[in-house]
Amino acid sequence: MHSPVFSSSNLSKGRRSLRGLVLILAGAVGVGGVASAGDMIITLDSITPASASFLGGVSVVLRGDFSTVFNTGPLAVGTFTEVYFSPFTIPMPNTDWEARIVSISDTEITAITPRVPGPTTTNGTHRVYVRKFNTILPVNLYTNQIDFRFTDTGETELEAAARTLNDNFDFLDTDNDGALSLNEAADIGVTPDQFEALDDNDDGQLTQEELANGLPEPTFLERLLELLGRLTNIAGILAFVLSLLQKILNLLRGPFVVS
Ligand SMILES: [Ca+2]
Ligand SMILES: [Ca+2]
Repeated sequence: MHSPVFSSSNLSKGRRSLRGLVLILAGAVGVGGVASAGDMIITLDSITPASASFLGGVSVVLRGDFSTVFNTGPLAVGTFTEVYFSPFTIPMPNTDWEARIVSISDTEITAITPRVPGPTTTNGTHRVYVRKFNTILPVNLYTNQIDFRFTDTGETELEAAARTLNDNFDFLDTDNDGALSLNEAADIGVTPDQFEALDDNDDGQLTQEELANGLPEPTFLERLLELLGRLTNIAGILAFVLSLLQKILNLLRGPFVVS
């Protein structure tokens, strides 16, 4: 099993369109580095978790002060905030994997990790960064970059697709109709072939039942843990009922006030 990987980084330059933008990277998690572009500053304090499956779909929270750059001056017009993963120190066009942003505020960006190519091309660490893209002024800004590792879950592609869709069902069901269309599923990189394979009744919609059918069979250990969980629940309910009975008995036994 891969362990979360964070490592300190050194000085790194942006790409061609970022002439003059130098990223000064923090040496430790939680310290938060500073990237400066002229008088603008982006900070990125933390990212959790540090790993995700190859198929993506893991929720990642970026914390920092994003307000300074993201809501100030002419850049506020016609701009888009994007979260990318990259296998390269210097992000390059067409090799980055865009994550889906779920929510965004001045201090927090939540994004779902994107689908990335298979293990042979994704071993090792990758960088996550935020890009402020502007349609009027062609300016891209990056946060300081922190290492991020994709992990092999050992599932088949189809099982991983079902799990990822299932885990993010509410996020992905953007029209809230209780099913996922191909467009909604494609948001995290599920292919039309995979969609079709999961769509048992061929109606072009994936329900949670259909996704459950596509999930991998639970292992013996998982079954055991689930059983233990249920037993714990039963024990908890029994304890609650007993405590309730005790309270009722106490009430019955309690002092009666006679006026
Ligand atoms: Ca839907
Ligand atoms: Ca269906």
